[in-house]
Amino acid sequence: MCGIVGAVAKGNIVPTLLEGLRRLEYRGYDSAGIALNNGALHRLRTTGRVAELSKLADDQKFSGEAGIAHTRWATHGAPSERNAHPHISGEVAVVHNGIIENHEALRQRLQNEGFTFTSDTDTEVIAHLITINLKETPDLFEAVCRSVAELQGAYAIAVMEEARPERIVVCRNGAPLLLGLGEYGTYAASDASALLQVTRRMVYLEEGDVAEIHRDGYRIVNCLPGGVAREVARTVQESELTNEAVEMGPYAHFMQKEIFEQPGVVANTLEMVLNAHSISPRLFGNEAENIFKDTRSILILACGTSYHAGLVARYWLETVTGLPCNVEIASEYRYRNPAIAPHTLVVGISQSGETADTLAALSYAKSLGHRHSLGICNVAESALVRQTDLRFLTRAGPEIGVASTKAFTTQLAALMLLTMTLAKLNGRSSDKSEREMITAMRHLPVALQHALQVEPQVKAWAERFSEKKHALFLGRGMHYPIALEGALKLKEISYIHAEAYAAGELKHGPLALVDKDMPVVAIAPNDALLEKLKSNLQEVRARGGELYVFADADSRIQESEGVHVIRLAEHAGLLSPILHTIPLQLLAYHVALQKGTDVDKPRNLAKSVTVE
Ligand code: HGA
Repeated sequence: MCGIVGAVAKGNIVPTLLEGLRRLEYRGYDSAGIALNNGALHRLRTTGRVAELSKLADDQKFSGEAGIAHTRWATHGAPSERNAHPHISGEVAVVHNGIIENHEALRQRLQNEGFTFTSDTDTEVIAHLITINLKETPDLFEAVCRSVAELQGAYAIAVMEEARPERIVVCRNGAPLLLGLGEYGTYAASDASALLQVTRRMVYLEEGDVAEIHRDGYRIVNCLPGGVAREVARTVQESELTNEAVEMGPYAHFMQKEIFEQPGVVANTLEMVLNAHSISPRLFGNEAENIFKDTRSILILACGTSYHAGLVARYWLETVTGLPCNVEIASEYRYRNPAIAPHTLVVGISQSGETADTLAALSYAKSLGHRHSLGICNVAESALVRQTDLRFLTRAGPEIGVASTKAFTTQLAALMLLTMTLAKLNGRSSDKSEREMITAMRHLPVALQHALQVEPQVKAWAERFSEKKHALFLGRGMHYPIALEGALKLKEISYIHAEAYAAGELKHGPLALVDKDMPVVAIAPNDALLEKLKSNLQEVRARGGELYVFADADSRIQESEGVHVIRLAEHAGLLSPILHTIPLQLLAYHVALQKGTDVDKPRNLAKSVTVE
């Protein structure tokens, strides 16, 4: 998502704003801009990188004591200079992160009132609304409060008014924003990493907070829609981060934070389609439509958790698109002599985009004659993104915990978009099914939020697991890879030996291991395989195995002696694997806490596996 930086300080703040943007680059962006207020507004924008914006600022000897800056990741309107932020209306300049859902109605109204729009963004309505409100009240703070009361959606904004260069007004509602209190000025930014260059003293804004910052201080008023506006005090927190690190906020571990970020980051990843009526191949790059139309089969190359995402995608791709799909462990593929199917799209999946085996497997696939590749990755500047013809950037934000969580669920979100796009281009989906899936995706962040609510029950289970030496995970169909991922999480951070099996395989071997000391975790959504799975679970019970079942609300599995059941609130159809991942991550996390392991840095493991 976009990055916002604002500053009112003594001396030239341009280097601070630009360095702040540079530190927010990890979020991904397609254009950047800056505006200064020296009693007159001056603006620079570019579709290039922050380095290019810096060069422009240097060339133009840009200098001032108050300013706002922005990196944009387009949601409404193409990534062009005219759509880049800041947006200016009359005497007002605005930067914005998020989406204004009622922008069409507002735009219509504002046009009727005589405003001319110079961009295609939803953001521009905010600037015009503030201009209108400034006619009613001379106070920018009040004008911003009145304007945001009319906005629907999620946003963080920063606003300057030409006539009052000594202050900036910012607001947070559904997108992150914090203040930094420095020796020479006061700052605002999307995250602390942007401001560590000038201060460690941070004030995290809460939903509905509107703040006014000036060189020597700030004030915050909370104006949650429907609530009474009241001045509030927020704690000043001393950041203990190194400049490179990322904030952990109120969480005990990065992994915990990352688990709980999933509703937000999945929403970010799907942002481009959540407000759309249909899915465009351009999500994957300009050449995607031609390449996808030429695709007859898919080969996914990945390692670890990303490999599990690929395994889920195989079920989706073959069911929905009818295209054959093969998923290979990258470190195996790169050393074997695979048969080549023509017109194959090779998909590399890696959180960091630097996974050595995946990169090598992709190069190998190319050397074997595969013509087209797609990278699914969380890091915009990575080797994977540079190496592939097409790319999709997940919007998980930096993942610090070694055990991958939010990268996995955002990869799944990306792979579902791929599935739908290929289905559409292959004539395998109707407008109706496309609309239904977009609706289901729109609901996904809320469904994830509900899934997180099982945490207290999972925690109670975790106490029993912490004494065990082994655990077995079972799933069927598209939930079999989720069982694999659940077992991987548990072994990575709790060091309990965990194995996952397709439940139908139980009687072909692993049943021999089952006794009262072997907890068996089953993923039991209410799908076509539920009755088959229930028979497999009976086989476990009959051997004295203790069952821990994650079911849906309507899964028709009852608690009984030796059968413990946690129910997710709803059944999500094809998206169900994404929801069922959540309780398994929570289980691993709480078992690790019980065992006192180093959750974020488990022994022997590294984050971005850049060696073979
Ligand atoms: N909707 C605005 C801001 C986009 C954003 O926050 N992206 O992450 C735009 O499209 O300009």
